[in-house]
Amino acid sequence: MASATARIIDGKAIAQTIRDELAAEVRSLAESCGKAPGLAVVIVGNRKDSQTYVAMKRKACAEVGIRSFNVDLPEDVSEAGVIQKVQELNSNPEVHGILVQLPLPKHINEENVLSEIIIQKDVDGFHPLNIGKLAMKGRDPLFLPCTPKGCLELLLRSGISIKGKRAVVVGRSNIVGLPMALLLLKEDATVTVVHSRTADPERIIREADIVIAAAGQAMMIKGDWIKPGAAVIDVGTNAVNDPSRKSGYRLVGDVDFDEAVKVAGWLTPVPGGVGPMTVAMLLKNTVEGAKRQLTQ
Ligand code: NAP
Ligand code: LUD
Repeated sequence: MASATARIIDGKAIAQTIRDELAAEVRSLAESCGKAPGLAVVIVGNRKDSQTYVAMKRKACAEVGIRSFNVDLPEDVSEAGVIQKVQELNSNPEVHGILVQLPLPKHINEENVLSEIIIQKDVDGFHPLNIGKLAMKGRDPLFLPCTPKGCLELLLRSGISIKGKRAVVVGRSNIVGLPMALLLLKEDATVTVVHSRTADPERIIREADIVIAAAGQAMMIKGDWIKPGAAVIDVGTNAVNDPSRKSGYRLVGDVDFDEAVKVAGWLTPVPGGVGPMTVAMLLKNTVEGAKRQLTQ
C-alpha cells in the first residue's frame, strides 16, 4: 500500500462550480420575477473565527447576486434583543433566509433564539422540525444543514457511491455529526456514529468505506485507522500553533492528512475541502428558499 495515493477532493473548486451554477439561477430568477434572493446573516459579539466565517458568507452572497442583510449585534445584547431582530427578519418579505452564526455568547440560550426562525427561512436547517423530518422515512425537510449537505455533495460529485456502504461519522453535534448520520442513512448507507464515549473508535473507523470526521480533534485519525481505499471527508477545522506562519497558527483537520493520503482512496484537504462547501450550500439553500417563497 505504501505507494498508493488518495485522490484529493478539491472542495474549493467544487464550491466554485456550484456558485457559478447558482449565479445563473439567480439571474434567471431576476428575469422571471424581478426579485433577488435575500439572506440575513446575524452575528453577535466579536469572536474572530465567527467574524471570518460571516465575512466569507456575506462576500459569497454578493458574488452570486444574493442580497445580504447584515445584522451585527454587540456581545452584551440581551436574548430578547436577538429574538426581536429575528422576528423583524421573519416578517421582512425581502429576506428569504436567516442565519444566526453560532456559537452565541453564554448568556444567550441558543435553542430559544433558533426556534424563533420560521422554518421557511431556516437556511441553516437547524429547526427541530427540519431535523425531525430528516430523521423520518418518507419525509422531506425544507432545508438540509449546510455542512452535512456539503459533505454529501462532495461524495456525489466525486462519483463515490453510498448505497449499501459502511459509513462512520465521528461526532454527534446538532450542526454536523447527527444530521450527517441521518443524511447518510437516507442515502442507504449503513451508518455508525462514533463519539467521545465510544470504546475502540479505531476499530470501528477501520471498517468504514466512508469516514466523515467531525470531532474537532486535531489529526486524531491516523493512517492506520483507515481502511485502504476508503473515502475520507474531513470536517475538522482546528487551529494549531505554527510559529513559522505570520499568523502564528495554521488550520488542520481531524485526520492526519500526510498519513491518510497514503491509505485512503479519496481525501478532502483542510483548508480547501468541506469549509468552502458549507458556504456554497448556504447560498444554495437561500436560492431554493427564495424560489419557494417567490413562486407561491
Ligand atoms: P462539537 O459540537 O464540539 O462536537 C464534537 C463532537 O465530536 C461531539 O459529538 C463529541 O462527542 C465528538 N468528539 C469529541 N472528541 C472526540 C473523540 N476524541 N473521539 C470521538 N468523538 C469525539 O463540534 P462541531 O460543531 O460538530 O464541529 C466539529 C469540527 O468540525 C470542529 O473542528 C469544527 O471547527 C469543524 N466544523 C467545520 C465546518 C466546516 O464547514 N468546515 C462546519 C462546522 C464545524 P460527545 O457528543 O460525546 O461530546
Ligand atoms: N453557525 C456555522 N458556526 C460555525 N473554512 C460554519 C465554517 C466555513 N449558524 C451557523 O459556517 O454553518 C454554520 N451555521 N459554521 N463554519 C463552522 C460553523 C456556524 C467553517 C469553516 C469554513 C464555515 C471555511 O470556509 C475554510 C476552509 O476550510 O477552507 C478556511 C477558512 C479560513 O479560516 O482560512
